[in-house]
Amino acid sequence: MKRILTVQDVSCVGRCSLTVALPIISAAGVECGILPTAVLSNHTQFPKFTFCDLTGEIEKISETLRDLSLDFDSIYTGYLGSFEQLSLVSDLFDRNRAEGCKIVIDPVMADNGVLYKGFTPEFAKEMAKLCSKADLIVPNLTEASFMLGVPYNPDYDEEYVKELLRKLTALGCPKAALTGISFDKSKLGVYLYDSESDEYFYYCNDYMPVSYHGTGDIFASATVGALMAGHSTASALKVAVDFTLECIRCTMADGNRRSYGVNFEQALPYYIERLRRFD
Ligand code: PXL
Repeated sequence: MKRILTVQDVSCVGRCSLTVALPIISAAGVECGILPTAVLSNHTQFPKFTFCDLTGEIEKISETLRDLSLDFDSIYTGYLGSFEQLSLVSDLFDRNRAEGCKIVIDPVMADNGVLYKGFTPEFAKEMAKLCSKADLIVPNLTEASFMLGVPYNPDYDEEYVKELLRKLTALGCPKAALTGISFDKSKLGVYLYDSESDEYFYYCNDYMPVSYHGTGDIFASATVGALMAGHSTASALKVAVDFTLECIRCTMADGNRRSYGVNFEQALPYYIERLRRFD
């Protein structure tokens, strides 16, 4: 059985970060170790939240896991809240990365052209440095633009996306996947570039005219779960696109929706079934 470590916050309510990564990766049949970086009452898009910083625990936990020879097939990072956390996670990659361990970074910090509360362009540049240690990064267009220091351009064409992907892999990670990419109003998907084979891959599914928080975390977690379940990167990204869409469909169909996150719980049986298809 594969074992991964995911490093991100616990937002007690709101279906994001660890509260989605743990169940999704577990559903893929993969042991999901967690390293919580902070405990929040809810994520920072709400008008109010509490925040208990666990930065001081990161090094101690990482050293102890290494001393106990607890190794991981993948380390997956999501929302990281400070420069200090970026530096500690960089050390953790060096300390806890065993032979063959795949590092996946979702550089969570922005969407729709704007940085989330508390983030700065300087932070994005530092996140870009961390990405040099990854095997795969999964930014959206906004995060990619901030990391590369280029203007956010929502009116992109395919050549522009390919150029951004080449610049992203030039940060030092062999594979980059841009999420939320659409060339046709009715479709939405992911564009991958593998700099080692110099190959591009695009996959899309139906676009839903809704916007729910937390779908990026769902997508990244589903990708990691599928990779660890034996899918190639392209195939894992397809699983993640299809599963995220299914989560959105379940949410849209819920007459008793309670205003945060997507109903990924109802889509977990679909995910488990979809993981059986390797194409
Ligand atoms: O879904 C990304 C995310 C994760 N964790 C926290 C957040 C956000 C997005 O705003 O605030 C604490």
